[in-house]
Amino acid sequence: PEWQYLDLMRRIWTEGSERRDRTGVGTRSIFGATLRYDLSCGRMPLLTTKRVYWKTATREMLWFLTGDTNIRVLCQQGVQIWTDWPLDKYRRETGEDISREEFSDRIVKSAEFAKKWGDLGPVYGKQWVDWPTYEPVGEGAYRKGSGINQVAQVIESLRTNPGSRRHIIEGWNVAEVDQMALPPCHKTYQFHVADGRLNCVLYQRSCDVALGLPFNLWSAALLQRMIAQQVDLDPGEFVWMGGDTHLYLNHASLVEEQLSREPAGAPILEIIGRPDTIFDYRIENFEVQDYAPQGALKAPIAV
Ligand code: THF
Repeated sequence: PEWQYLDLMRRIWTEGSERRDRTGVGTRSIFGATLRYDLSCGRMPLLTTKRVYWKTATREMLWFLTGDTNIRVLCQQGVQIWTDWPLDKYRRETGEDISREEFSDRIVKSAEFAKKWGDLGPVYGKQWVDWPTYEPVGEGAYRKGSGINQVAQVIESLRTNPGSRRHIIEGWNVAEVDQMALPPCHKTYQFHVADGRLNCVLYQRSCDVALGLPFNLWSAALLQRMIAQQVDLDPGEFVWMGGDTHLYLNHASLVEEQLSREPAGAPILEIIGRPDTIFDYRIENFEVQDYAPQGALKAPIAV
């Protein structure tokens, strides 16, 4: 299965169209791609051709499920994958030449600083568990209604109406994308029950294949595994679909090194225990076995 990822990487690198992008770094890109993984027997789309920090990605997923959109809780756990966006804004607005370490320290030390500078706007967590609603109060006026917890609703609909074709978690809130530090990349999750198994399709509008996709594959399959456990189904197939699927031009050495490596092994995710709800999982509930990856590959993230 990992060959699918490597083939995609090779195809983009050799055949992709060169495009200028929002970040100014430049990419090679193809539009429209699909990857399929069978998650039975605990198998996960966890790359072995480089070390993937699956615990970091797992902490991010648990953070999404709390509805939090401030990076403080991530920084407290040493997770820096979202720090660059608030940092970039801070530098632009204050002109202060602060390092990422110093910025992250300040976020951790001061709740007030974190409140002012650490929020990403209404990103994934907010839309997933507290999608805003508005109630008409007459005369064309509206007041804020109670938020919709899409994750809880999907769990409920999977239990009570498994044949539904509407098991969807949507991150793309058209009315709020312009308030987000970054509009959602992995924007739509659809779940599907067939033959006693839970399948998932993820549609991702934009994908950084070298740095982001290894995390995105792990995280989506993790969510699928957690939901399957909660609704008492076996995990089935995970299907990833990408829109603008790209490699940044400054990722050349990572790409060349990774394409020279061969996949080895089939890592397994074991979920320890069975938390009461989808919102009660902790990092201690996850254990990966048979993971002996090749060395980590560093590359700069485009902000
Ligand atoms: N923006 C860009 N340009 N690429 C992305 O992958 C991306 N994301 C999220 C939002 N915007 C994005 C952020 N997720 C890393 C991994 C995932 C990220 C951001 C950064 C990263 O740097 N990974 C390194 C180091 C990991 C670590 O030190 O813990 C790696 O080697 O994997 C994708 O949704």
